[in-house]
Amino acid sequence: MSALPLHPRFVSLEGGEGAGKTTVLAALRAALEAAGDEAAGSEIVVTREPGGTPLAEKIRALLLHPGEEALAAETELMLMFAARAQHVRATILPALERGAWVLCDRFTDSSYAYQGGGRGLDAAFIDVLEQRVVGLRPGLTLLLDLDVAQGRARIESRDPHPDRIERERGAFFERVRQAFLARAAAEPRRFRVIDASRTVDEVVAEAVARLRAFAGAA
Ligand code: T5A
Repeated sequence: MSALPLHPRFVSLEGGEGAGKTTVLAALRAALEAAGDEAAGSEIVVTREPGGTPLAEKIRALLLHPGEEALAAETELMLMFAARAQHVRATILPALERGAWVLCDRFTDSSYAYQGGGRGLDAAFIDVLEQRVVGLRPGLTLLLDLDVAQGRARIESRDPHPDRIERERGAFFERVRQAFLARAAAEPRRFRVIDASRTVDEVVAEAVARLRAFAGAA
């Protein structure tokens, strides 16, 4: 497969459950706003996956709260990519074409980690979907790496009602974590791995510094 283009204004946050992506995203937006027009341009779009458009948010609800029927791994994968196809075309590409920055809470790396690493689906199949359905990668991916038990403890203290994926076993999330780390090792130009076990302030400070360095170099 040919390499996909890395977009210089497209930034994703990745990591396991409770790694702190949502917390960090707010700080990244503030950092870009503070940088002003010179480095940041005038518009910053913050979005998430699965989701990011009204239709893709409906698919997210199906994925996380499908009801009684067990979701096959392949169904899960295709729904993730159905949501992503819509998100890329309706939100991400139009924003990038306007010159906006796009900050995205999870993107295709999550499919490689959760459906590939976690569920054991063939990475080559995910690669075909990425090539055909997505067609681009972020220029910068910040991977918040955290011990699985620590991440789960954070989630449990925040919300006692886990969604369908949060109810998976520890071994599933260990495979997800290793899959993320393997992707980061394979693509050092795009990924920055951040130790997310530290305090919020420390994690945010490193993430903002990584984004500033990337934006400054763009
Ligand atoms: N998925 C997604 C796939 O399987 N395949 C895919 O292709 C895609 C795109 C999405 C689910 O879908 C799966 C992955 C997910 O299971 P989600 O609700 O978006 O569901 O799940 P998460 O992305 O995991 O979001 P969470 O909100 O659960 O985790 P975050 O955003 O990483 O963490 P955050 O910032 O909300 O923080 C969690 C708690 O920890 C605290 C926060 O205050 C909060 O209470 N916290 C810290 N505490 C101490 N120290 C720190 N450094 C802290 N940082 C945050």
